[in-house]
Amino acid sequence: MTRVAAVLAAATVAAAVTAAGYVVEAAATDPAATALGPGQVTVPVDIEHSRFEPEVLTVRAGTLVRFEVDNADPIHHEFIVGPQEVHDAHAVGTERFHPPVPGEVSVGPNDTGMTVYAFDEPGTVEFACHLPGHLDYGMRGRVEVIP
Ligand SMILES: [Cu+2]
Repeated sequence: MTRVAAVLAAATVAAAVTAAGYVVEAAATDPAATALGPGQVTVPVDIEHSRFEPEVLTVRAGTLVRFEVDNADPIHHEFIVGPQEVHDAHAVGTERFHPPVPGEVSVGPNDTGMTVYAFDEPGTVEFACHLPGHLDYGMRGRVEVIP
């Protein structure tokens, strides 16, 4: 490669990075730009090292989300999404496994699970794993529901 070609190639890379950086910044400042829905959408949720990924999700009111939960850890986890009273009940409850109740699914080691939940009203809806110690460790996230 000639010296001129190398300089041009470097300039092209720099321009691409700048463009990508702008997209990321725009998405971070404008939730509506990346909001899902309305209607039915599927959201993959990965669990690794007792953390959810993504931890924050933005949907429009009127979105039915199918959460496909992939547990890469060698231990059990659960994905519980819903209003505060649901989390309060699970925090003191003794349910180890969850049947396919909307918004609640248990996921075994290196296994996958699925649950659906309808986000109808604007606001913040939290999700969490309520197995002992997991929430305190930080195994939680939230869905921001915008109009
Ligand atoms: Cu867990």
